[in-house]
Amino acid sequence: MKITDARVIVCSPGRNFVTLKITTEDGIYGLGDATLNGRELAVVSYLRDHVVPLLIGRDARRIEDLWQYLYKGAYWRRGPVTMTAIGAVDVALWDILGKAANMPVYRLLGGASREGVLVYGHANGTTIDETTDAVADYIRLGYRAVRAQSGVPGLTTTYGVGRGTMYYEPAQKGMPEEATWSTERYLTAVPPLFARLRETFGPDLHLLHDAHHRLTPIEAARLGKDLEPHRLFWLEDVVPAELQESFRLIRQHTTTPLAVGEVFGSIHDCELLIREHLIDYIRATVVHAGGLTHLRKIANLAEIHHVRTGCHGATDLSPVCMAAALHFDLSVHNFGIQEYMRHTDETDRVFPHHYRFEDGLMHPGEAPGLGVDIDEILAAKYPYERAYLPTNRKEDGTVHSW
Ligand code: CS2
Ligand code: MG
Repeated sequence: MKITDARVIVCSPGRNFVTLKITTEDGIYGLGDATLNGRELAVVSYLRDHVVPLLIGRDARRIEDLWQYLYKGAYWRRGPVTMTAIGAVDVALWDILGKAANMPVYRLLGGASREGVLVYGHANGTTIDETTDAVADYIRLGYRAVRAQSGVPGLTTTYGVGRGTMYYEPAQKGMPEEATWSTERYLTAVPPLFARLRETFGPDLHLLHDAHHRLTPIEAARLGKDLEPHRLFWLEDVVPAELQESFRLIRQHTTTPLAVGEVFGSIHDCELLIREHLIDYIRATVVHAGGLTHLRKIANLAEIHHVRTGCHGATDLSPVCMAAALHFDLSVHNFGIQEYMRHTDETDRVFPHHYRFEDGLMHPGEAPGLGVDIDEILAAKYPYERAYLPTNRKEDGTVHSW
């Protein structure tokens, strides 16, 4: 089954997406998400100028071999651009294999391990009252798990708040927005939010929160301890995770479950975290961690160490990624939860798909392959426009993680 064509499709139905489309001599094609929010064109060039010429003529069924060839053959290993490009090729090949076998990809991965995939949505508000109302809206939609992000008194903006309720897209066209941050104000604001949410919604609703890489280990330990009475499902990205060892300090002080990894590109970014049980959920995702082939290896390591999956699923991960993630989630044994930030209607029209949400769970559907497509004619009506994620500075002007 030789690859005869591979094209990179860039479009912007509501936000920028990069999609790789690989076609074989049999006319079967597969799709892979190659979107890297705020740095999309770097992956476009990596694929178009360096990877696509290597794909033509190769056997589309040799998925593992091609993964290793692209990973080891680049010499310069790892990094978000490389791993996103390899991930797009990998997912497109799994899509092709499923279509050739006339099977949904989850069956190729070992079949279903559960009836449906538990997902969480994103409730946000500028005040605790608004956020509480937003959580109630998500419960009414059927969600069993809700991430809550609320404004911080004294700060004009903060991560995860604003730009609508059902849809949160942080990237904006034009130059990067510059936000102002105060860890002290944030650490004061979060515990009362979850005290209110737990008091309002009772013990059964899964509540999650994303600290978005902004704390030091001891600050993260304090927040985790302060949140223990409210029994979160997880506290996410408490510290920038380049230094995996920093989680040892956090772990000593709190039993609040920890999730990390949406920015990870390979098993090497999380091997110590998993091996030393420093986290409870690994957030690595199909699009940025080398595709299904590599994500399975991360999940297998995690399974041995009691760590569950919690794949990233924000709006900047396209419906192609969401479809692939749901096939993975349905099959992987140590599944935890899947993030499901809904896309806009215009995005969904460009990427028709079979996955469905019902009663707090999702299912990838039974269509052969991933069960997602791209309407290239419609996509062409939404041209790319450079957009940036916000940047962040402390109140004294020091640059800080956004
Ligand atoms: C966030 C994302 O979904 C999450 O947990 O961390 O919204 C993240 O900010 C974006 O994916 C960045 O592009
Ligand atoms: Mg996050």
